Amino acid sequence: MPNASTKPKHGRRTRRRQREDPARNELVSSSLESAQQCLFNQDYGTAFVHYLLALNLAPVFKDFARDSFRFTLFKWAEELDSLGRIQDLFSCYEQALELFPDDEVILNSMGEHLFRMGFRDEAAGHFHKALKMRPDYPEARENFYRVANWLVERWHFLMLNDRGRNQKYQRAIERAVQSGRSTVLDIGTGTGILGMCAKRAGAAEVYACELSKTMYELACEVVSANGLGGQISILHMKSLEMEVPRDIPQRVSLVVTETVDAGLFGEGIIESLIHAWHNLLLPRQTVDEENSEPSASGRVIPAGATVFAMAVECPEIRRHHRLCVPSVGGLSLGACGDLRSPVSCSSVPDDAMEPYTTERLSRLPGGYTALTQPFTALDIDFNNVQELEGLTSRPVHKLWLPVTHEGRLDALAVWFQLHLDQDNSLSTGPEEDTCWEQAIYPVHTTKDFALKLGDKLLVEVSCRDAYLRLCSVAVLRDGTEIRLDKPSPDLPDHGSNQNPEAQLCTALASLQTDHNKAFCVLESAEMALLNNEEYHKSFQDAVTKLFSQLKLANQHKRQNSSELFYVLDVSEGFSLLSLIAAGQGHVKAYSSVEKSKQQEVLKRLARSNNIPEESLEFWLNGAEEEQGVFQRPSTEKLWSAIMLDCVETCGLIRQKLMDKASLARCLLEEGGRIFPERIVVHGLLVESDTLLLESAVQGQEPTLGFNIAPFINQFTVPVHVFLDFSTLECKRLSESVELFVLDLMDTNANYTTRQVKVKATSAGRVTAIPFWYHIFLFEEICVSTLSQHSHWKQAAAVLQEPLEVRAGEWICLTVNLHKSTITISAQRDQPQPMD
Ligand code: 44T
Repeated sequence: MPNASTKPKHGRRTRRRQREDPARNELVSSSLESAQQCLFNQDYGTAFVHYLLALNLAPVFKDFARDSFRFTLFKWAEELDSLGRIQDLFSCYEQALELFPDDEVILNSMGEHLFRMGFRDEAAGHFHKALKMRPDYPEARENFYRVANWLVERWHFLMLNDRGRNQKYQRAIERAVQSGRSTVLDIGTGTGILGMCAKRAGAAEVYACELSKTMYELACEVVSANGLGGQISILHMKSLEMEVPRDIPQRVSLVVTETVDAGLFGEGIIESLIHAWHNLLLPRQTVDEENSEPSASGRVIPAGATVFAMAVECPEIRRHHRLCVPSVGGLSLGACGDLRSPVSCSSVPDDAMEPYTTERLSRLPGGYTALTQPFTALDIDFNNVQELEGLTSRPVHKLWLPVTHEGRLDALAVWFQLHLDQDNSLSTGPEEDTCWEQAIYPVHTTKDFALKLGDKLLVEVSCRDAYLRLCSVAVLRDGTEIRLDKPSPDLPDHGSNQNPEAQLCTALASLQTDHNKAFCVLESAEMALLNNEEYHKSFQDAVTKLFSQLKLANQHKRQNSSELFYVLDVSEGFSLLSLIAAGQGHVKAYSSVEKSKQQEVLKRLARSNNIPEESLEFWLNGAEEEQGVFQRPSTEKLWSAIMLDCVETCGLIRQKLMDKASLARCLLEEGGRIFPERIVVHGLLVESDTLLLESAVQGQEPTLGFNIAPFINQFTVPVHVFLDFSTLECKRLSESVELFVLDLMDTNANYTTRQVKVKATSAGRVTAIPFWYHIFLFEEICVSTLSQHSHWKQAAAVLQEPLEVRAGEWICLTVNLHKSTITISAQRDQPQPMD
């Protein structure tokens, strides 16, 4: 947000500085004056143009006019934003940054616009630069911490900390280089580590490419810090854009790469290698040339991969990808129609859907059960370009898999073995002690399907768009084939206890001929929220209680008790809360759900739950203006309840929550409430190596002998997000304690820093403080973000320096809340008097 303290300055000093060319000076001074006049008249667009002109002509005034210029820019940008003139908005920022290239406030503000427009990498780059300009600038720091994960993904730390993986790559590279492959290209170099290995192994020429700007810059820093600056040539480009001799002088004899994701092909390795074989690598050695010089032929590390899969039952995956409950908060969900998470795989590629998601199976709360043995889904040789090219036209591979364990079919889990060379391989399997996640292909059929012993599951493996696609298609049971890929009427349905109207709605929904159009997509966190009975029940209880209090108060005041209650739900994304409120009767509920498909679902649910159509309205479709969000259309009555969405799925408090709460509070009728009224932050001390490994490159020892840690560790953030605390491998060193209380009904009552004393219950090294929230909706009605069915994950403050503690020792935590960002530091407390 524009810094509110940057008020325009009105000054006459401009006149005194006039020098030299009088006409020019006259123009500068009249432009500055016009700018100020326009600013006064709130004509920000014109003021901006005047400032640009004046300051370009007379840079000497830049410092003097900086604050007013920023203010003008931010105001004008707000206006352009609300008009949807995004192109113009960014060109104003670009012009502003030409004038003030190092202005951290402008950089940070441009980052915020970029972020809102979905340009996350670019946004992150701006926050990072702003922070470099002024390391103590809290706005930029807060923004940077929230996006650092996009700039340098956390797995970089894991991979660099994974010694086994590093050494295997190192051995394979050394072997190839020492056997004569001395010109090397590292595709997707990241920090430059594999390229540096090749150079140290004796390669004559090493090239590296990296498409991410931040990683490219990091690689350059790392390589020169290791004294290899002149010896490895690093290119900021995608390998697919590289050409010989423009980018590298000649074809290389070795390509090394680890551009693989949990689903193997998601980083585009197939396309990159086909391109490399055609354009960047020497041709492959043929069998009859086996004895010829290796330097004359090309090769790839890794040499190939084998992909494995198995069917699993997993409640955690299920509740994130399918509707699992018949009703929540007093609403029957039978008429929802077909709801899906955006992760859906069919053999026909659909751009709107991701074929798989990723999870570390071993860390899923509630665990998983394998329903089949692991099976080989695919084998691929990266040194065979024909095979790579043939992959997308390979016929669909059908596999019939015996069911080895009874259970609900929730997903196919996929992992692979990466064959670096004949002797070195890496496995990403769920049982391995690796940092890798597995690819998860959730099963979407809305009805639950239980596999039985003796069944055979038909899985189809294909690779049409260079993504590996796995679909559970059918089950063979007692000689009959049951299809899983089409909704079939003979499977038991959650909706069987629907009222007749709901049944009619369901039937209508499934009558849609174009199946693609019939379903409504919910993000997996939205799906998990929808499945959360406890959360909705708490809201239902809270509104019931509030309404009865308000009714009582109205009776006392002898006011018309049949008057409507106005309720506003400003939850982000899909939410049933407005409908739950409307279900109480005598309510006009406003929902902020924006997507039309999702609005249709809400309308259908209203109808099937006998909620009058006029009780539910949709609020300010597409409105961006924060202020506008809360303003009621009619002014004579205020809101009885406003529902705020306080915590992001990742486990952090939403940005600007307190501003929203203050605003919302002003719009409540007497006795009206904000839900929640209070948030209590809880946390505890733990020793967890896992959290350290995911936060920074650990230890003093150089990585494979290279100095990498200090560079990549600049991207360490003090708070780890998306944590599943229930399955985190850690030792608990204290009971949980209350860290902070946020009072949303009285935002002035909140402290910014608080000291909390915690007693260590066992000895150990405190490395992190996981934290979560108790969200008090109304009086004692509370939902916890740690609860088993929550759609929220947890966050943890990771300490820069672990703290050794003894059992019984007191630790003093300093908990700080700046805007919405919590930071925690820990110190040993002063010695306590004996107690
Ligand atoms: N991580 C898996 C993915 N690139 C591994 O920009 C494993 C995920 C993972 N550069 C938990 C654990 C793990 N040309 O910096 C990236 C990327 C770059 C390219 C130039 C290209 N054609 C490409 C393609 C990608 O390569 C780097 C590595 S890609 C993925 C690595 C520990 N969650």
